[in-house]
Amino acid sequence: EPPRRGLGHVAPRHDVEGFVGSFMRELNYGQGVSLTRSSLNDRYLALARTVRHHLQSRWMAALAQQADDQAKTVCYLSAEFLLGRQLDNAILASDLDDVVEEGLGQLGLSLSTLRAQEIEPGLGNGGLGRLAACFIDSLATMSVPCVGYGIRYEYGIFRQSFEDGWQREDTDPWLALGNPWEFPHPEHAVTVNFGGTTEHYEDEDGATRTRWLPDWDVQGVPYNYMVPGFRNGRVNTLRLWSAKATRGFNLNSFNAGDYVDAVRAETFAEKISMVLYPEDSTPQGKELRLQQQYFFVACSVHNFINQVLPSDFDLHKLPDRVIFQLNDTHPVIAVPELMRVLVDEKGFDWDEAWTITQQCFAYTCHTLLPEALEEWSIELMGRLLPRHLEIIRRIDEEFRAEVAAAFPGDEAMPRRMAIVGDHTVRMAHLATVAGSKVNGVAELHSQLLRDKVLPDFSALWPEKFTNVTNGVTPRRFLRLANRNLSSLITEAIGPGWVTDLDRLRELEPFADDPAFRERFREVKRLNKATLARTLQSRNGIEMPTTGIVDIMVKRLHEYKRQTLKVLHIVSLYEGVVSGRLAVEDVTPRVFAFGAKAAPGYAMAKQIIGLINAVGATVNADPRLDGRLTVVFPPNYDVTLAEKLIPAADLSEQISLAGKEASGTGNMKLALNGALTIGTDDGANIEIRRLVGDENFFLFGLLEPQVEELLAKGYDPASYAAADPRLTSALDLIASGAFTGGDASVFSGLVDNLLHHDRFLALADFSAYMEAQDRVDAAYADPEGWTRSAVLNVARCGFFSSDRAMREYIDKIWHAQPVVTSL
Ligand code: 26Y
Repeated sequence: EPPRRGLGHVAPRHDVEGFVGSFMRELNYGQGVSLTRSSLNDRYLALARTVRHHLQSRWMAALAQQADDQAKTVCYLSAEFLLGRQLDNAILASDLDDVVEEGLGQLGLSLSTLRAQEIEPGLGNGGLGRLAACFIDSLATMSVPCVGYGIRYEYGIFRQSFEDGWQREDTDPWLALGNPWEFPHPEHAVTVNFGGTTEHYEDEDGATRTRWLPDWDVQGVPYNYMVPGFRNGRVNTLRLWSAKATRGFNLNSFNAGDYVDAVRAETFAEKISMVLYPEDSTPQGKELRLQQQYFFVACSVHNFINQVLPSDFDLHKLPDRVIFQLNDTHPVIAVPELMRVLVDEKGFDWDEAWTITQQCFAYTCHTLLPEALEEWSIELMGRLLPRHLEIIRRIDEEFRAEVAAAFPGDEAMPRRMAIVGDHTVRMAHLATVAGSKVNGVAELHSQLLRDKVLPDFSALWPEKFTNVTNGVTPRRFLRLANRNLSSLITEAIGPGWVTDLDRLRELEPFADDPAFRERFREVKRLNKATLARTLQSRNGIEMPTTGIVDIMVKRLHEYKRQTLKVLHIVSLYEGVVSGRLAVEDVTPRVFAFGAKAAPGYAMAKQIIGLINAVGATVNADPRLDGRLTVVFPPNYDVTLAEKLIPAADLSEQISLAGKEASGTGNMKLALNGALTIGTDDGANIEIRRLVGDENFFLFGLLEPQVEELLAKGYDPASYAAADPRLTSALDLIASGAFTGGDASVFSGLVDNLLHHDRFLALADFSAYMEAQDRVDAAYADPEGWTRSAVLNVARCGFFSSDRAMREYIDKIWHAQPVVTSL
């Protein structure tokens, strides 16, 4: 390929010789070491930089073009982006697989050793953060202009380890060995204000206006990440903000003579982007978290308006050029921020600014748990963001007047719907009032959002509410994570599925082809062997590679019901030990768990302790003849997910109906040929509809039945009494059988199940056991099982995040793809 100097940059050579030269230059002159003296980390960094050149040249072209064309940009505002490792995705996107493999081979280096050196950016908790990463991947692949905006946390999600089976958290210093994937731009730092007061003044035209007199500030330094499309020449940007003390801030203290104070000020400012909050369902109302939210949102709005848009841009036309998508309520403070910018800084009338603002935002809700809806105390909001509180109050007043007019005589209505409550600001209400659209993340979730979470709002504005069922990127979660299956699929139907996942449908006839099925089983065997090797080298865990690989990977939460899974295992164990079950009749299974608990969530940590205690006992008991094995590798993350998911036979999606907004692990597992055992919840419902009842193990109460049972009064102990297997399992745990005879360790957990059981695990136990019997029966017929597994793959194309992005574009954003000239 000739150099393209006309674009102001030189494209790197896309061949082995060019790669080797570039790699050696990076090693020698970037890292400053010879090949012989280089460390593994030197080599990884040199490789990463060599690969990134190929994306950078596309990136520059994309950025140059973005400035020229008038396309609408999707600004995806998210406090979390759970990216996973970058190297393989960059190699795949730039079609360098063969070149890299061959080039490294010539140097006597191995790609697999080098890729293991990368520490993944864990800048998210779970589903919501990973969804954001999938979405920006899809938008780049579809050539839709998008900037992802978030926070460059110095420490991502904590590293989990187990001490005697109990979770321990350590910090995640993911930046310690250098990060070749980011580009800091301190020259584009943005100042963000906090605190102080507001005052009114008269402008030149005699109009009364307001200004904010803040009393402290920090700087946001942008770090840009490349988001490459799949071999389409498009590279979008993810812009993560890092907090730095402002120079003025330091100088004032320094001049006052207090050097130590000045340094303290610096750490105070820089604390803002220091650490990701590890809670994913119960907001703590912590001041630092509100600081984080305003910090990244203020930087992002400023960056888009003043640095991305042309300087002469007429902001009346803002809705033609941008949509700010709110990933849950975490960035909702962007709404009063845009109002403040338009009214206080750009001189717009209130009404005019509000009309524009409403068109520029849309809101995605990811929860159904009432305790997960964010509210901020009015006192805190007023102290930290006094001008924003004023703006929110005015939005609220006008909104309540609108409600009163729409529902005359109903006085309770405006009070229930208010944005500002007695003591708190309700962020979900603010997002719903401000957003042009509000969406849930799976059909059932969107329906419950309308009917249960925000019923008054959906009565007022029925057309505002919509659904977009989540999706996952087929590049990372099928093409990269499961190369064996990818090759088999491509051999059968060609490579087009990678960017057009509906084409997996063409696999359907292969489900009836015995030779194909045998090859499919061979893929699973290989993936299980790879997983076993990974667990051995990562944690010294011994994993059998025969039998059902039964996987439950997700955050630890009572509503997700890891306890139900444990009760199944304990019941099988108890059955064998008591003689109720003949060991020969137990289908061999490996139960694999991956789960982090929020550090302050005591019950979740108890459940982790229980899984490990049960695992230790079951794995060591010779009476089971090695038929049941529990593996719980610590620190489940995207990298481990990419190993676990391709090896799975069975996917556990067993949340209480009506609680899991969507789930996305369920999609990844089905797409990789696991059969689902699941409740009628979240996206499980859509998976089952698509793959067919006969290829899905459904069990448990339906959402309306849950409501009914709770309404008439739920007594978990009566369910325990009604099923002797459940009685025995609970008794065995309570007896101390898994804790060396100490009955006290899990007594709280068992009591909670027997007397509270908020998420109805006991009510669903019998149905779950019966469904697991169906699983065993199905697995006894390998041909039938494989047929179902192939059909799961063939029928899950719908769950591509490309499809999800198309729906957001059509229903919510009205954005257009842009053709990048290659
Ligand atoms: C406010 C704070 C404590 C908070 C922080 C993180 C609250 C929630 C979260 C994260 C929530 C989350 O990950 N939700 C999940 O989003 C997925 C993507 O839509 C869904 O598939 C999944 O069902 C939902 O639990």
